[in-house]
Parts: sequence; structure tokens; C-alpha cells
Amino acid sequence: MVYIGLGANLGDPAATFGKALRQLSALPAYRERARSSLYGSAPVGGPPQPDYYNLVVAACYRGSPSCLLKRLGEIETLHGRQRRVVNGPRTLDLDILIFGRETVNLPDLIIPHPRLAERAFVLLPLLELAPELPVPGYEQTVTRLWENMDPRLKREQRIERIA
Ligand code: PH2
Ligand code: MG
Ligand code: MG
Repeated sequence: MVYIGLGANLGDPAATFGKALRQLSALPAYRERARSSLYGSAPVGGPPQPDYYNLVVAACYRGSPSCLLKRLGEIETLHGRQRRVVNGPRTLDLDILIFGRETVNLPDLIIPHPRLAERAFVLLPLLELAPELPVPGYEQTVTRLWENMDPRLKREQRIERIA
């Protein structure tokens, strides 16, 4: 199973997510298995910017991590994604969080996502989908990572379930 994080804080994120998930499902190698609730969260890092919407989707993908990364980039571009500022505001961000049991260390792709354990907007939706999943590289389940996450970071990120 692969887990993909969706994030957006420009435009109409809920509508963008709906469209992006349909575009993902149109890929022959991709089959969606489960979708988390939609969450709202305070921006982590970057310049002052609007709050984010986030969700996580679980899917089967018959292809390589690099191939999936390329497809995700194409869908981001379709939604007008521009890369100007690191951690800056965005119309759509699609991140590979987990790719089966694989760990990947390429210049443009690190899996599992390197900041996964510090991000409530990743861990809480993941917790909903796969509480018992051992996260490769961390050798802890999603539940343990969530329990071990710094409570101060959790508070600062103000994550809330929206729908
Ligand atoms: N994505 C970022 C940086 N900061 N903050 C929240 N709340 N949600 C995000 O998706 C997010 C972020 C870079 O990808
Ligand atoms: Mg991201
Ligand atoms: Mg990204």
C-alpha cells in the first residue's frame, strides 16, 4: 500500500482535492483503497500564510516510487502549483508518505517522508487509515509515532477534523 498526503491552502482546497483524487484514480497503475477525513491545520514552517487543508489517501500502485512522484508532479502542475518559496503557500501538494515497505533515498525523493513524525497533519489522518502500520525506517507503528509526538507541536499545529 502507498500513502499519499494531500495539502493545500490556496484556492478551494476541498474542490481541488476532489479533482486531484479523480485524476489519481484515472492512472491505470493506481487504485484507491481508502481516504481519511479532511483536516484543517495551522501552517508548519514557511512564511505567514493561510491555514491548510490536509488529507491522506491509501492506494495500490503498480509502478516505481519515482514514477509515482512524476505523476504526482504532473497533477500538481495541472492545479497551477508554483514553486517559489520553500514551505510557501500552495494550490496543491501531493507527497508520497509511505511506499509499501520501501525506503528511498534519492536527491529528489525521500521515503518515508522525512518530517512525517513531526507533522500532526500527516500522522492524524494516517492514524485513521492504518493505526497498526509499522512505518519503514522508524520501526514504530503509526499509533506509537502519534503517541510519541511532542504535545507542544501537536498544540501548535491546531489540527482539527473538518469533514
Ligand atoms: N505543507 C508544507 C509546509 N507546511 N503545514 C500544514 N499545516 N499542512 C501542510 O500540508 C504543509 C504545511 C510543505 O509541504
Ligand atoms: Mg509537503
Ligand atoms: Mg511536496
